[in-house]
Amino acid sequence: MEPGNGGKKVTIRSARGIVTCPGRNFVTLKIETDEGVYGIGDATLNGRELSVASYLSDHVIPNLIGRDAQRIEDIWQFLYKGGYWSRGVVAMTALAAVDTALWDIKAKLAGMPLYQLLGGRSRDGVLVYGHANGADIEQTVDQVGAYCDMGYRAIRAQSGVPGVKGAYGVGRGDMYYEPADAALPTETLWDTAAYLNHAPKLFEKLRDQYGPDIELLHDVHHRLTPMEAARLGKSLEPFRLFWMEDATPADNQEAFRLIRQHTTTPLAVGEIFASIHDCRTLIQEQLIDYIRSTVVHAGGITHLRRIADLAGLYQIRTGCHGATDLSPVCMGAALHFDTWVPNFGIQEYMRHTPETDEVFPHDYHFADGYLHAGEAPGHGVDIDEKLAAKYEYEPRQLPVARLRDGTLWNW
Ligand code: CS2
Ligand code: MG
Repeated sequence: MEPGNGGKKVTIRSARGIVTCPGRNFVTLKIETDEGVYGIGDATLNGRELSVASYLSDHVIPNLIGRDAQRIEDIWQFLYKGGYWSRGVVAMTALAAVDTALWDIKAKLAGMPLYQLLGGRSRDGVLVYGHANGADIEQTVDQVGAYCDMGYRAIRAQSGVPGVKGAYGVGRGDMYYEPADAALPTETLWDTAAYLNHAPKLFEKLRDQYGPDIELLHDVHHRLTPMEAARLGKSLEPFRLFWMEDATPADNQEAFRLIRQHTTTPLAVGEIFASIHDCRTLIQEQLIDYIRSTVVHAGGITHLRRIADLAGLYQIRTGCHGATDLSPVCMGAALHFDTWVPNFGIQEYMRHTPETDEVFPHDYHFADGYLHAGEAPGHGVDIDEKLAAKYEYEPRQLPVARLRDGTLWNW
């Protein structure tokens, strides 16, 4: 078909969710049109994969058939406003998958890589950060060195805390850290005092060893109270972090006022947000520096663009979530978004396993600390359905955390 079709209707003929587990579970929505052009979108929600797959097949897909695939905005509004019960993360993940697949189709119809359709290139490459972790400071310091050797310019560092079994972010000794490790949640321990004592030592060591130039990031993973977060931010100031992530749960956005008053360490929040309303106060009061929401959990390209535009008014930059539980389809779409978005900050990049990369052929690539979106029409990621069918769904949940006295805490 010739690029562009003069606005002629492109009818959605069929759509289906594809569940596969090449090392971890992924849900992918494939939308096919009567023009023979198809698009795919990531619909993966860690530990809730089948809930999204079911929501897609029960509610979303029957509502797509026969609609014009070109009307991305109208379909988005139909599923969001028209869905009525539509604001939860399961529904928003499903909506994101539809939106991503439709942008993929539109870009293929236009014969353009997606970033061109969004407004064109704003940068040459997408700065990414990798994940270094270890059971103790020494191992993490070595891992940071390994990431420097691979060409990374920005590295997230996490380390085990003495006496705390299963501290957040400590992998199983390879590059493919995956916390969803069992059919029922693994119970881990959390000890705030031990952590607050330990974390600054890690970054002191890292700056001693690697100097001032490498960008260092850290994820607190919702474990602290606002005042504890303020204290940590302050104690990390001498080590100039790129950001301190999810220092306290953001259910109460106003809590960040207190952290902000006490520290100049930049703050990042938002990987679990599903909507612009989850971060409105954080953005409008300039309580954060980076917004972490990404394509798959925040309503697709259409909605993420609105969040980024609002953030841009307040000099807040993007830092899209990019853990391994987001499929290469999300990564591909996010890279096109990152290539365009004017207020880009950084993109998280946890490498997928070779099995996952094989199921999802893609044209993005890593070089010198940057990821580069490909130039193929669409978002550049496909799914090998035959291969996908070989990997059956495996139930997996994320861990939970408890304090020493048994109190359930934020994981
Ligand atoms: C983490 C995630 O990458 C991050 O910043 O917070 O790995 C998170 O733990 C997972 O996405 C949970 O599904
Ligand atoms: Mg995080």
